[in-house]
Amino acid sequence: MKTVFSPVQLAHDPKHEISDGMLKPAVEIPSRAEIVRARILETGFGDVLPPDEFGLEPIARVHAGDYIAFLEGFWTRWTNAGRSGEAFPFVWPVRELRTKPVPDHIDGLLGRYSFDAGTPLGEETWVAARASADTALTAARLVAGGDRAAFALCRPPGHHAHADFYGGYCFLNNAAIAAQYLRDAGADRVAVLDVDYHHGNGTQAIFYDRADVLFLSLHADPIEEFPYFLGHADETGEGAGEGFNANFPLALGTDWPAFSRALDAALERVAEFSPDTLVVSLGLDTYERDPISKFRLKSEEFLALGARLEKAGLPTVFVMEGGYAVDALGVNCVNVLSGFEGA
Ligand code: SP5
Ligand code: ZN
Repeated sequence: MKTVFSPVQLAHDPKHEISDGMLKPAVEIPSRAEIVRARILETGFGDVLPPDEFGLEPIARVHAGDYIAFLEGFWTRWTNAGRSGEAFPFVWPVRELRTKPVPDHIDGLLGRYSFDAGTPLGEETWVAARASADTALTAARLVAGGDRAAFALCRPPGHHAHADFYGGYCFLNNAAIAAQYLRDAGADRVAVLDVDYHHGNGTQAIFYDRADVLFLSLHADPIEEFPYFLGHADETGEGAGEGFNANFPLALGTDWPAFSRALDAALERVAEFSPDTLVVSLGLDTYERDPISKFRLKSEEFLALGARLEKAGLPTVFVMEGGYAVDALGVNCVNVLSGFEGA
């Protein structure tokens, strides 16, 4: 299978994040992508191609115009306000507070277009996020053109980003943009299966009222893990989308036997839906030594994950999401992909 990767994605190079009541070293860093790329090359897994440029149109099929304009204009507004370095929001329009009118001040805008304070936004974020979306789109185009599978080596990741707000290290929802692109390229039904440790709140919300895109997520129970406010089992879709959303919240400490039982249940739902294409939001933060997560998957078990995904028998677009044990990330990620290819 081909890998798509752009070095422009490395330009988003955050230094800090707000976590545990402190300014801590950022964990969603450029070396994550570099180590995966190095592992692909050193194992001879397959060709690594640069993405094509798709422009803003396929991004605007998923994200709101005012949100795209905010991301694009952020650095100018930030520096015009006399600020430098990376930005963090600190005030949000929750509950009785209003989202309209949109504030003029950059601190108000940051709150309006985000949902957490843990996601550094910097000078190069927009250019990197766009390259990340192009990476996912190029992999989707390969699969739409007949490749059995393709791997989008995306960063920054995407699955926490909603139509009009960022968070969870995510700015543009790469998997959602890829799924929408596949629909627009002729697929009648697309399933998005999210195996990142965290719930894919953004992807769920984007497709929540739609029957043409089935969203399924296996993740740490939000009652005790980020993103806390979405990802429960009773979220099954709304309106036309009722029955086309499925969450599998799992206990902290979940190991491969329990994870793979939930995976089987999710893939049963995928089979019933009978999609034309599968998009996998591939987080590797389910790994036992991930520094911010609490599942217990071992490196070899990622081979089994890939093999199980192959058994779905579908054209498959892999989109990289989280995974913060950088030293092991190349092995774990390529294990999923080679488990798929070897199955
Ligand atoms: C794409 C993705 O995986 N995003 C994850 C965002 C998680 N952000 C919250 C991190 C909180 C970390 N707390 C760690 C406690 C260990 N000291
Ligand atoms: Zn994650």
